[in-house]
Amino acid sequence: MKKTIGLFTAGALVLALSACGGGAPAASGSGGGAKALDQLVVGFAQVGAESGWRTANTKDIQAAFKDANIKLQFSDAQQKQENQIKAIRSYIQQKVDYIAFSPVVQTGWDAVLNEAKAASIPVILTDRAVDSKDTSLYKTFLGSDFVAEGKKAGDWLVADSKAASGPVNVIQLEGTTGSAPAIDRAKGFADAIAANPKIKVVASQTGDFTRAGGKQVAEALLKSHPEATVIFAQNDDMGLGAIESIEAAGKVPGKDIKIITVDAVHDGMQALADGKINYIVECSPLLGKQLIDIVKKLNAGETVPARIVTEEGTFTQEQAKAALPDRKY
Ligand code: GYE
Repeated sequence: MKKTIGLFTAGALVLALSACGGGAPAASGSGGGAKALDQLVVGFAQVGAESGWRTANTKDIQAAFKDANIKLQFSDAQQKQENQIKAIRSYIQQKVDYIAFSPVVQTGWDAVLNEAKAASIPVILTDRAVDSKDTSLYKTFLGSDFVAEGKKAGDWLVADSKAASGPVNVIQLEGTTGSAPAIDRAKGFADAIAANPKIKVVASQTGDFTRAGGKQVAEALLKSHPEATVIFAQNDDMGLGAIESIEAAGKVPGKDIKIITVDAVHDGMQALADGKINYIVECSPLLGKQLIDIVKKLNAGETVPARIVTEEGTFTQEQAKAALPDRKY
């Protein structure tokens, strides 16, 4: 009798552990039944490869899935919503266990997300949000607070401009039009600089989060707005492109034109340490492990918070010099 109980207990333990450690598929539990991790398939629809941030994000996600021994189907939408929708539809057809994606723009997802819901495939938003009113269309949104990032950028400029005698004219290089980070960073920045009436955004245009876009837009806007002394680039890559345009115009980035960016990827941090960028607001691309945690929890039938915010800081030039040797991306 004792032996039977012992075996039963051990069996129950195996079932409980299988949710987080591989092994045989477990019996059905709440939330549709836990599967062994090596039996799970997750479809991930990535935005593209537009920036250093995105490359680091893709690498981190792929590595985390490999470490966790969970199968990942990965697609790159080349910054096009229609490609992302196609990828999500193909994951639904393949009957993957979970769909994760980073929506290139905020709007236009309800139809395809309803299709995933009808197929009972839970959706996890990573990095960027959708503006859907129906929050039952996804389990959680894991990523940064972009409004807070824009605000940190604006707060630095307000502090830096305290001693300015005349106006402080800013050129804003926006990210992808309609994307959550472009909308929210612009809002946070505008809210913060409202504290100082001397600071004004004199021109604002999209550079699509790319280095080439930032370079081209900065070149044109610096010509049409010679009164500008500050560039707020909504990511490092556009700031790095702007540096090229400033130097080509015979001016000194970081001095004649101050530059504030968001991300803190390696090349951005190097330019900050070199004095060509003045301030960087961090946005962490390292979302892989947290995504795996969410998948494991959902697989075990647990609930996850509707919003999981990534913690991040800011860097001055001195802080960049100190942090660079240990940066992972
Ligand atoms: O800041 C930018 C990338 O969505 C947070 O997308 C991400 C942004 C990031 O292209 O570099």
